Amino acid sequence: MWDFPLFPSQASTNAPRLDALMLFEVGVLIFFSLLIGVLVVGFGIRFRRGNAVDRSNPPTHSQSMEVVWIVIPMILSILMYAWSTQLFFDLYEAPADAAQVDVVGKQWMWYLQHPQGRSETNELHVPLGRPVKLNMTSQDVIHSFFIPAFRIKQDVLPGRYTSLWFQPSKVGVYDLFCTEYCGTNHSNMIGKVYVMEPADYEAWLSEKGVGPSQAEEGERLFVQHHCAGCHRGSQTVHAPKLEGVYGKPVPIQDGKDVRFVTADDRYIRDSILLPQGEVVAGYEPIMPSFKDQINEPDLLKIIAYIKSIANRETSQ
Ligand code: HEC
Ligand SMILES: [Cu+2]
Repeated sequence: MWDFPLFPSQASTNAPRLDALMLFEVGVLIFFSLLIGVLVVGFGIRFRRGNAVDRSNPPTHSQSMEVVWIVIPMILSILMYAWSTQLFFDLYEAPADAAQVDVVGKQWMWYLQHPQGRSETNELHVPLGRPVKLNMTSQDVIHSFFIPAFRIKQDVLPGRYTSLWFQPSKVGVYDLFCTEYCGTNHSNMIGKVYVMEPADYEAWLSEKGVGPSQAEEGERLFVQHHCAGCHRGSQTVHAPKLEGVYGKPVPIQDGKDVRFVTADDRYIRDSILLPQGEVVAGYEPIMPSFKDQINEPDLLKIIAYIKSIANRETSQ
């Protein structure tokens, strides 16, 4: 059979919505290009030199035509603006119940970490019908994460977390690309996304035995890097307890003032790598920087641990 796919398959809930907008915009484009093109050629032929047509009384302007060419394009562009803005928000605001998968790009591979503990490279396994949020960063240069079948793409930057989300709608295997030129082997920075039935996904997660979860791994690192020595109530060092910190506003000393910053992934990460940047009010800036000592996947594990104790009571 003749098989010439113009579009990758639509495998996420937002893919058909994005395609509909794209087709509408292309339709508008083709319609007006044809309309103008046909009129230009048509008038060119009709009013060409030597053709016997009535050239007396050329109209200087037509109010009704002006109204038409102002009002119709205005309605169309407002429609496209509203439609695409709505879609943009839906594409970039993950639902609150989305499962988070952490992603680290590095020359030239993708490392993906599931909260349940299993990690993978250049392969992403996800369950059908459940929203998944990707929390992404890079260990070296700028990469870009692209799954054409889901119609999502986002740059992955060193020193920052960016995110993407999708809800797979069709079981199958789909392509995953790095779509930002990132060095010699950029073209090899590719992988596969496996959308599985939820039961198969559960089985896949525990295939290699139920290991420690990402947060449990994070706790191990928290002890290993001596964070616990200061942060779990030390006799000699005055450091804040980290239970209940994640997601809350934290008072930061800013000269003589105090400002509040939400303790999100970015804040925790910067607290570990650039501790002098934001010092919690009431504490001395004695925390050492862990820059170049903890790699990106481990940072994400420590953040997952701090997140996992977000609802735990502090004893101070
Ligand atoms: C020498 C003691 C010490 C060590 C070791 C240490 N910290 Fe800290 N940490 C502090 C102090 C003191 C503060 C508060 C002052 C500031 O913000 O720098 C702090 C602040 C923080 C904050 C912000 C807390 C808040 O309430 O907003 C986080 C998060 C944090 N540390 C994580 C870590 C992690 C993770 C490690 C290990 C990789 C670590 N710390 C190692 C002393 C330490
Ligand atoms: Cu890349």
